[in-house]
Amino acid sequence: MPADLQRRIAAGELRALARAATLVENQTPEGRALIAALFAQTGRALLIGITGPPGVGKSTLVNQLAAVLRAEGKTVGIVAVDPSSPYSHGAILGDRIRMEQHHEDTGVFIRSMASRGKLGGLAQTTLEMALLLDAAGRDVVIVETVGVGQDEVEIARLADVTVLVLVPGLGDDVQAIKAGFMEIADVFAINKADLPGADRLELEIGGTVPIQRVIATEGTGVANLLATIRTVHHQHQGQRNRAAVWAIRLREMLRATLLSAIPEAAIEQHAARVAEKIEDPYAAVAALRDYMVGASNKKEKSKIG
Ligand SMILES: Nc1nc2c(ncn2[C@@H]2O[C@H](COP(=O)(O)OP(=O)(O)O)[C@@H](O)[C@H]2O)c(=O)[nH]1
Ligand SMILES: [Mg+2]
Repeated sequence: MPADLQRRIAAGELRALARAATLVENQTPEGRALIAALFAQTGRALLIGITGPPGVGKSTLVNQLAAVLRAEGKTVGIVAVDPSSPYSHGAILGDRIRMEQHHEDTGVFIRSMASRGKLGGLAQTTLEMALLLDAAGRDVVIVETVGVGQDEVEIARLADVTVLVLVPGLGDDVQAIKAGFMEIADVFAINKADLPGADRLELEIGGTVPIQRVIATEGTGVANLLATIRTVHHQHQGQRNRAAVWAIRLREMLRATLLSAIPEAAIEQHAARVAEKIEDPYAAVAALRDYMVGASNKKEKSKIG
């Protein structure tokens, strides 16, 4: 069955891709086996990260980028990561409805993922989803994330090119957002350039990375933004080596794998003991580390047996 699924994904079958995406999103062993089997086919897609605070127009922009890419005849995969807030259901639905423009177009495959509480797990799952879409032959994979927490910063780090979306009127927040993303933002998009304050925002951002003004609702500047993304990507390819990128990704996967071996309840129990000063934090970490050892022993045994 997985071999059959693998073949159908490689052939670009959308139903197979949708099934595989569910296996990956649910963090199943089958999903991981599939990624491993398809891994040789990855590395061809351009992976674009679109990040920024809620409401700046990321989804609208992703939608427009997809439209420009479709007009070029390129196939697109979109991974939308939403925060795990209980209020986010509307947002997910909103994304789905807004992106419905491409709903009947098999050249655009969209996956909305609910973010998980697990530390680091979301970044890994997002990378796996992007690899899946890459292996399925999507020319461009766009990952939309809300740039609020460490998880999101890690996700942005996984992309070939990361676009930080800002809008006029953010006030003092601009500096804080800039500080959080300085390391990973390759391009700044000033969206809602139809509103007053775009000049001022451009001054506040400064001239460290390319800045492109867009009006996502109208599609204005979106083709130029895509051209800038491609230019940056070409520049990167000369500088960044793939092993360095994989070192970042492997650390991320390692973190997620090790943490996933430890039951959340055990972490909470030890946290309570540390808080009560029954146990010191080093002893707690040592005790929790035993879960990881236990998990890898079990795997070794099953491999032998
Ligand atoms: N005035 C204006 N509004 C925009 C523009 N782009 C997006 N919006 C609006 O901003 C709101 C949030 O957009 P959305 O794409 O959901 O933002 P996200 O939360 O960053 O994904 C929506 O009401 C959009 O219609 C723009 O260029 N100009
Ligand atoms: Mg959105």
